[in-house]
Amino acid sequence: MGWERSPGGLVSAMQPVIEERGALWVGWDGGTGAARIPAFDTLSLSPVRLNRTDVDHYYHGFCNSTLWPLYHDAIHPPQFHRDWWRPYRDVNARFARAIVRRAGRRATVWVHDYHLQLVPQIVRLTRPDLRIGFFLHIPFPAEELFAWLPWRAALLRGLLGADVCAFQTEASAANFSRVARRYTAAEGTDRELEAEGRRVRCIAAPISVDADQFEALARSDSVQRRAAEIRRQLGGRRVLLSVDRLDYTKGIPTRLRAFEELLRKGRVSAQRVVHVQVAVPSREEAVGYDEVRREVEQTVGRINGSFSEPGLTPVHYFRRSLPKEELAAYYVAADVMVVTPLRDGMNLVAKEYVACRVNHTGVLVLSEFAGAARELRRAVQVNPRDVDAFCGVLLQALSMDGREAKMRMAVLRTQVRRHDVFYWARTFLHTLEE
Ligand code: GDG
Repeated sequence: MGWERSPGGLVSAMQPVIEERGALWVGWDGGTGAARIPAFDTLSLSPVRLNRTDVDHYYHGFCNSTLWPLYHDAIHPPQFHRDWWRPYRDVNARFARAIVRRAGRRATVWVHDYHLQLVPQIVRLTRPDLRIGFFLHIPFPAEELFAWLPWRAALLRGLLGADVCAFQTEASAANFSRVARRYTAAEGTDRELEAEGRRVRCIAAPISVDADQFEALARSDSVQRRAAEIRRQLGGRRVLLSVDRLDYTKGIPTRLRAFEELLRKGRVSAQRVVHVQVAVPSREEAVGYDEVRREVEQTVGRINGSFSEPGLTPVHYFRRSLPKEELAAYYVAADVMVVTPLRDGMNLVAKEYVACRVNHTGVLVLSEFAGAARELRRAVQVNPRDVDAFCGVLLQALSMDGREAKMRMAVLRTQVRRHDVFYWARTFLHTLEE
């Protein structure tokens, strides 16, 4: 059996950082059950195994059908099942044991994401010598939502085992700090708590991309050639592009409906504009994913059924993952990148597009509800639930004057290049090692 990279933002972000610094990665083996784990240059892998019940109750259940929707403002109703909580605790304890066994004296441990929120506390109990940092890749919700969680106090005590709890935005850091004060004995401010006699820092550390790598890809002859070919294949039309995991947080149906409205009103036509939607299959066993897939496919079918003309399909829908070079070629080919999640911790796709626009052309349309909106101020920002506003910004992006577009892109590029993924990792580790 071969090995492949797991899709999604966490791996995209961590791979270059680990290549730079070296690390032992303790993680789920993805159900491969392989006896031998391949060796990579700078990366040693230490697998944690999950059995079928763990995968159902811990991973598809508590992680992706309770925490994921709850932390994304309950866009899809979160499920609360007592049967899922114990497996969450057990799997977290198993990860903690794997860390404790392998970590050297006074090593730095960096725990990632909502799947492992109890790990900091468990590790701390047996190994007070370790420095423990935690990073949440998704939003930390407001108190009104977090309060729904029957296991809220236990989760917070788990996180408070870390020396540094880091989030994508200041708002998430403040939400966490507030609920920690409300539901545990912790005291302090939005940025610093005292819990069980220890100091816990709460910081915002917005994650980013390896900008140099995307830029080099975008400049390469093969990607430039492929981008030109894609534009020809799409009939020389203006290209709107979206790239997401097929997830209900990403707002794919909402976005398609805005495009549909423009077609219906005759504001754009299949002859002049094409929308390419790359939707990478993910989490197909968690609650809500079947539904969003059906909705996306019905909407694409309806739009293409109504507005296609011979040889000109208005929406190109790819439900598969593209090789990285091909993805970069689409970023280079796209006139307008439409990144409009209903809620998103950060959104790396927006930053990857900016990194690939080496000639400073192209327009980024960005949802106000992506963490990236805090930094990418010169994107054309929109509330994706406001369909009139959405139609307006699509037209604005399609007709933007070249000089204005270049000016905006130059500012966006400076932001992304200065605050790349290495900057993120340095900031986090610096705070942790202080
Ligand atoms: C979570 C948070 C946060 C996508 N399609 C293809 C492909 N991708 C890669 C992109 C990008 C990654 O997947 C997606 O990252 P995002 O950040 O957009 O979204 P999530 O997966 O939801 O990530 C998010 C992130 O963690 C990091 O903290 O930003 O808010 O939800 O890197 O390039 N890669 C390839 N082919 C594809 O078709 N090769």
